[in-house]
Amino acid sequence: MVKRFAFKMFLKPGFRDEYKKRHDEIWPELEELIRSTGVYDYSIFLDEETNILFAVQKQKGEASSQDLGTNPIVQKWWAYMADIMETNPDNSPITIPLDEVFYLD
Ligand code: RM4
Repeated sequence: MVKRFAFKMFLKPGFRDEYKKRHDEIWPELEELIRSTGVYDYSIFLDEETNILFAVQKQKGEASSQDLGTNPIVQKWWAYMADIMETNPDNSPITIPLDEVFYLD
């Protein structure tokens, strides 16, 4: 059963262009890992007023993109992104799951 998962992360102010550039150039191995985890239809939107990054994705399995922190590729990507995002001590992006309150298919 496909599950929809949404969450928010936090961008450091002024880094919209850099954030988008890095994601436009996402590492193929990271993209492949995310897809093979069963995550797809994954988008991230920025609210520049609050620097909140709103992410939503579908997942075929139990894992979301945020559950991949034991994988070295994700650890490297999170370390790479840490200079422009609000992170935990282990470089993982601060991630706040959100409740779905409406869905129209
Ligand atoms: C985000 C964050 C997420 C990752 C995506 C690709 O900035 O690092 O954890 O799944 O990039």
